[in-house]
Amino acid sequence: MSSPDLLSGLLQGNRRALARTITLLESQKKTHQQEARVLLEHILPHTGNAFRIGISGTPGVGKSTFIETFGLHLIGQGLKVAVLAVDPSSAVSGGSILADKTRMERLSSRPEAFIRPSPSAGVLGGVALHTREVMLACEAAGFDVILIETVGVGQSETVVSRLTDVFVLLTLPNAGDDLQAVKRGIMEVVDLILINKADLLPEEANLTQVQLESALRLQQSLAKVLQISALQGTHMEKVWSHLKSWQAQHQAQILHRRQVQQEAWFEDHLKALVWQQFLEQVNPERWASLREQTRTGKMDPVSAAHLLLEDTHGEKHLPENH
Ligand SMILES: Nc1nc2c(ncn2[C@@H]2O[C@H](COP(=O)(O)OP(=O)(O)OP(=O)(O)O)[C@@H](O)[C@H]2O)c(=O)[nH]1
Ligand SMILES: [Mg+2]
Repeated sequence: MSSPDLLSGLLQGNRRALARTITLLESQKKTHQQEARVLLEHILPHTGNAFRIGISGTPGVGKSTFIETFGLHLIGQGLKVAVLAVDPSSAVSGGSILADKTRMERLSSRPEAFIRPSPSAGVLGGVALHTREVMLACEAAGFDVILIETVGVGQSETVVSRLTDVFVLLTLPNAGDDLQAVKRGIMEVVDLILINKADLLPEEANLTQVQLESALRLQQSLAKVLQISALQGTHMEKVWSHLKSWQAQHQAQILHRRQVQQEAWFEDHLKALVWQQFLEQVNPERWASLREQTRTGKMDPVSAAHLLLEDTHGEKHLPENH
């Protein structure tokens, strides 16, 4: 597929074109990266129209189950749903995502849904940067809602808040840790808390809701708390209508978040480019030798880092081949 064909296929929502675009965006090859950049430039004017929803929570809380049920609910409303997974911690993600695809079997078999695992940690600029590009490709392909799933550890919450309009936390009827986190004010980014598995422990779910609501009030947070059962599919419409009215009421805040995210994107990309340039210019033997010297205590790491950078810059100033 040539680039113009790829772009027009993508804009028509062709899945093969979307898959090919993502492969290109994630490619480590220099020639692909050039092509990807041009493509991204053409994609950008067609992005920004989706509702970007971040979903986080501890392992086993029911994120995948929720995404499947909620995703199917959205499809039932005539929407197209893309699911992206972010796992900033790891190379380990591969396996769990495969398992997830089988778990989200009903959703992944629908033509209105697209499920994309986390890219490998080795991609240029890391997982967050790539997830953003994949998200934009999905928007250009006409997806209306982007669900970005992460495991709830501090770092991934930050990653998700760098990408999404709204942040949803899934918790359990007896999850004291999340309550403590809200009480200590470290849940600043959360906009909606869903107490999942309310079918199992209805009384605890009620109590947790009261506790969470009062903790949020004390933190002057406007976040809302709802009870759901992802497994039984209860209250999916309530969740969606809450999110839609949240979106309508927070237009200015969403715009502001997106502006901050654009700036962070620029910075992240710049850092990635500088690092890539460094890797291309560095003398690997010199690097290995300095690493060995720091390991054995012959040189202190700070001086070694400065030395390597100076050497590398030195090489950059050598006459170029033009
Ligand atoms: N009873 C009940 N079980 C649920 C509910 N939601 C999820 N489960 C079960 O909880 C288990 C874990 O659900 P997952 O959706 O895989 O959880 P997850 O948060 O995606 O887990 P990780 O991907 O490992 O982080 C599964 O056995 C689900 O069937 C619910 O609302 N009620
Ligand atoms: Mg999961």
